[in-house]
Amino acid sequence: MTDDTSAETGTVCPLCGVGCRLRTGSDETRARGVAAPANPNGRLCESGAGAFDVADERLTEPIVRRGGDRHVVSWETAYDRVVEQFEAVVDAHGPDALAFLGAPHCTNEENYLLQKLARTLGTNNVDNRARHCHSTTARALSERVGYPATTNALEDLLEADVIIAAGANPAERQPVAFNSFVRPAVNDGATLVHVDPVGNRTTRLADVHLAPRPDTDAIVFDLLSTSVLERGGVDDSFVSTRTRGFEEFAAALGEFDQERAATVAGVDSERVQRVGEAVASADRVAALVGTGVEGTEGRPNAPAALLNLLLLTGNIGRRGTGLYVLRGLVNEQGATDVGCVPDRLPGHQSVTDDGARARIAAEWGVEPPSTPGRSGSELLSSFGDDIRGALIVGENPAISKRDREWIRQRLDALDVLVVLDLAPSATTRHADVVLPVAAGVEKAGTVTNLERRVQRLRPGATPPGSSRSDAAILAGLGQRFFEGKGHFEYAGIDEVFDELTRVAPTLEGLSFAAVGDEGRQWPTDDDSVLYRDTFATADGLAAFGTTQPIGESNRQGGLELVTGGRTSEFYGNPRPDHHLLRIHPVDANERSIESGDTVVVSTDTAAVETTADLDADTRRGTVYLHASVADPILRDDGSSVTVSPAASPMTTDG
Ligand SMILES: Nc1nc2c(c(=O)[nH]1)N[C@H]1C(S)=C(S)[C@@H](COP(=O)(O)OP(=O)(O)OC[C@H]3O[C@@H](n4cnc5c(=O)[nH]c(N)nc54)[C@H](O)[C@@H]3O)O[C@H]1N2
Ligand SMILES: Nc1nc2c(c(=O)[nH]1)N[C@H]1C(S)=C(S)[C@@H](COP(=O)(O)OP(=O)(O)OC[C@H]3O[C@@H](n4cnc5c(=O)[nH]c(N)nc54)[C@H](O)[C@@H]3O)O[C@H]1N2
Ligand code: SF4
Ligand SMILES: [Mo]
Repeated sequence: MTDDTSAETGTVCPLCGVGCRLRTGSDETRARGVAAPANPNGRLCESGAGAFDVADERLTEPIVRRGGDRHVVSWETAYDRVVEQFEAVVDAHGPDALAFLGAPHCTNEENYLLQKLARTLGTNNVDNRARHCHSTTARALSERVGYPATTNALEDLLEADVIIAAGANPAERQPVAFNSFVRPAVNDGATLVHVDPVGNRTTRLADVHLAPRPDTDAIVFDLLSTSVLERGGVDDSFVSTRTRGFEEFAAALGEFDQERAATVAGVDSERVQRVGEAVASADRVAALVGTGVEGTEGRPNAPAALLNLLLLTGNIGRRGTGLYVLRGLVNEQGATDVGCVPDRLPGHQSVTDDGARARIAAEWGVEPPSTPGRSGSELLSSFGDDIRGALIVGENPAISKRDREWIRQRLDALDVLVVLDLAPSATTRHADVVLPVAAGVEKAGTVTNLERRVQRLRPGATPPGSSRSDAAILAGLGQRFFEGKGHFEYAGIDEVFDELTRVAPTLEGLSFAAVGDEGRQWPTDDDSVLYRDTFATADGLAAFGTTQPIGESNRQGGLELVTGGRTSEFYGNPRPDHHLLRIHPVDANERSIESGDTVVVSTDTAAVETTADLDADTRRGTVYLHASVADPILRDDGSSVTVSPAASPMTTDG
């Protein structure tokens, strides 16, 4: 496929969902920022500046395993092997014995081609890793307002009067967006509320830090809704014309046991009231959510409760308001938008929608199957059982999910595993076919940032050896699977994107050429605000949910472990100070721990050693560890742990 290059307009930083624009600097490995909507000052963060420094070790040639040995082969041989083995799986077990896992690191076109390949082969077993990080928030948004996407443009934050950041650390994790939009808004008088059991760099700019017990954010947001209701802060006209379910919600709030809620969440009532007052009296309130408020199924749902608060106060559908999903990886939004999802076709259309399938069939020449496929985690669990073959593009389940040994066994239980990656990883080691790909800075296409902005990638470096873009590989495989049928014949990446815009209603009217240098937000009506007049629901109204169960204050004695800093391997290693155990001075004192002491953090079954950092912004009863340190001992977020000085054989709590 042809690529376009442009040294002037540059490409998009492939490292995070902010989507800063950058180009090669004078020194080949250092990137220089180019002013664009997400980085209006043309600045980059530290990671972005190193974007051209891709990986120490790269895959350069296709590799195929025969018996126990691995051989470098030609692309033709590698493709033939994939087609042969996948066809054998389909012949023996049917297409639903295949799994396709994409690709928040990959472009819209690549994810589109991946799901097209799955669906033309006859299965909806296609998912993308990006859906895990923010799944609770995405679900609340799709079910209640329409799309699993940020509602507004980043720039709109400049107009907000109150910004609530929950379970997130944008000052460090989306630094350019934070410094370009949140910081100036706060300097201009906006109130920043940080909701997090642990203080972090974002807290430093905050006017109010609410530090609830882990997993109790939903109760805190319900408390805020109650406070707003009591203060007469409900936006009656918005509620009556734009929403449904208010009466039930208000009735539930009336019965909400505020005192018990405050006790269980362990929040300072005075601070909650202060925030309630700010939200009730503000004209514009925006909320930013990160991975910290993502719950487990069956637990209180924080994003759902936050959405109630925004609806109650009419804070959706205008500039300066809305809910921002602080997506992590470069194309988390896009991978889902283009249909790398087991129950959604491109453009968030249901696979059960006959009309949508027919429109796609008209374009593809093949109708997608109508039965929803299985989610990524369900697919992984079925590897070696009824899932016999898998194509994994740009994710690394072997390292980045818990219980590594279990995952290794699953990967090895497959009849055939094909992995597309740019570097050797714990997953490529288990593959029958490894296909080497071009990195983000080496390829063309489009990616969609966390504010729904579709932007162009332009290659700023050459991929090593014979590696090629994921798009070229997926199209190449498609051509072989459907020889002579034309389903995967494209002259260039622009043709893939243009086809996508014809099948995805959210991208209707856009074209590769029209994306231009500034990028374009979807939908393409030139309004950066979603739901200004109507919600993308069946009746056009937004739905209130109910209050969340308060639950019990679930522990006595032990310390609750909170983690953060989850990362893609791709980012490089966290700074050493991130490995410290953050603990409140009083909790530390009770255990005779001083700052800098070596401590042991243990659960019933495992323990790690680390260094204590006394920190008054960490709530009492909670300790914080970077995920890379905590993961080996962590069973569940909010796990109860014991902390003791390393020298001491005795534990003091738990
Ligand atoms: N235990 C544990 N689990 C975690 C996390 C954690 O820290 N600890 N973090 C969580 C989070 S927030 C996330 S986002 C996920 C990340 O999980 P993954 O997305 O699975 O992991 P990554 O390391 O980001 O990237 C996977 C692979 O993509 C490759 N890659 C990069 N660019 C491209 C490309 O253009 N094409 C292709 N084909 N491959 C490419 C990289 O080389 C890497 O091997 O894991 C989640 N799970
Ligand atoms: N520099 C850099 N930037 C990155 C990445 C990177 O690797 N490096 N990775 C990117 C990726 S893949 C992602 S997903 C994003 C993640 O971005 P964030 O979600 O902002 O990442 P964290 O720093 O882990 O912040 C999570 C916060 O949630 C808090 N938390 C934990 N439990 C709870 C709880 O029950 N309630 C509340 N309210 N808070 C809780 C933790 O204390 C922590 O402060 O960052 C992206 N940005
Ligand atoms: S904020 Fe994100 S997109 Fe911007 S330069 Fe940093 S890593 Fe890249
Ligand atoms: Mo992530």
